[in-house]
Amino acid sequence: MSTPTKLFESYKLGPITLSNRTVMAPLTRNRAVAGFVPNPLAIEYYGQRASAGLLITEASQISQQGQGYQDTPGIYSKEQVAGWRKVTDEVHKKGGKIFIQLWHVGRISHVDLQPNHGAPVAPSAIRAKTKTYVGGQFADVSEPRALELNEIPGIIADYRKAAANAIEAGFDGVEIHGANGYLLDQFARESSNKRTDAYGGGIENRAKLMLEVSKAVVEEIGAERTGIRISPVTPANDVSDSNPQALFDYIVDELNKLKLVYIHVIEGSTGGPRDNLPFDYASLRKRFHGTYIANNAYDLALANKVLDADEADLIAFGKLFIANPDLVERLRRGGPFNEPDKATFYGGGAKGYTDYPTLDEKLQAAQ
Ligand code: 8OZ
Repeated sequence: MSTPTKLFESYKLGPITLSNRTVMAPLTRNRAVAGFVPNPLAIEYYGQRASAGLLITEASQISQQGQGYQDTPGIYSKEQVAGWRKVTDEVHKKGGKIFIQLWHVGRISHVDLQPNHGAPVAPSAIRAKTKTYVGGQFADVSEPRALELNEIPGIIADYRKAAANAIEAGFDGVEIHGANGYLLDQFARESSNKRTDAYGGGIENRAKLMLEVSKAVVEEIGAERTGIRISPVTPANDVSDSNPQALFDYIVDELNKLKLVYIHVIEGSTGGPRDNLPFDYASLRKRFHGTYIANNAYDLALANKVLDADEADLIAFGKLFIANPDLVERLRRGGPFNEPDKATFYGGGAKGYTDYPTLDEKLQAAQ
């Protein structure tokens, strides 16, 4: 008999109760259909994974301007809301809970995805040294233009509307994507923000957009339904900062004042090493009085260790959830786990999306 672990205990997240402490991390899958509506297969994909304590959807753009990759879903049109409604209904029918991740990519985009083939927008006109996927191939991201001060309220309004749409679509809440070198992270970090107005310069100015967006979303749908994802030391999408500790200590203090329901912290380099740069995550844990979701390269042993030490409340798993729809059951049984197939992560159909077997299905097939 396996020893009971905290990971499988229920957990109260604001007004909702999660059946366990596992979280399916947001995972970009590039399978949206015409109009950037979620693929009908997404109903089955998320439904298959509803035994997670909390599902967080793939990053979903809040506007056309906020899109940076081919075939990612949006949450700004009526058709997109209707598509997501079918997903949330299925997850709820299966007893799951689901948040949607609200996304604006900023400079990580390509003119072919932008309204009128315009330049992607950014805090400053500095091109990231990275690629995106568009028109069926990898391409350098386009040269961005710096946002005018008078455009910023419109972007905040887009987040607000997307949050309202999320509730209309039946989501239990939203996660603001403040991580991985996208718009809000671009404003926060020194390497991508050289502005000289109220949104550039010191830490308070660089953090301003992330915090104003958080405040607007909280006003729209309530703090108890609003979480945020941050990645203090990730080098993803060519961002860096000389003092991430001071920056994110400040950000988390302010998020705490706004009473967000959770912070979701990518510890280390996104999808890579956990110790790429020194960072004191316990400092964030201490400052934030809501829920702390820990992410990056967790396995059962590390999850148990961190939960037992009260260093986190919930643990997010990414690639393991792609390959194992019944991940919670497999963790309970101590494995084994299906191997994720990288070739089908981004784009395509059912293969590598809805066709990973559960452990029971696999054992039956082997008989
Ligand atoms: C992988 C491919 C494209 C986008 C992130 C939304 O890193 C993403 C993403 C991941 O947060």
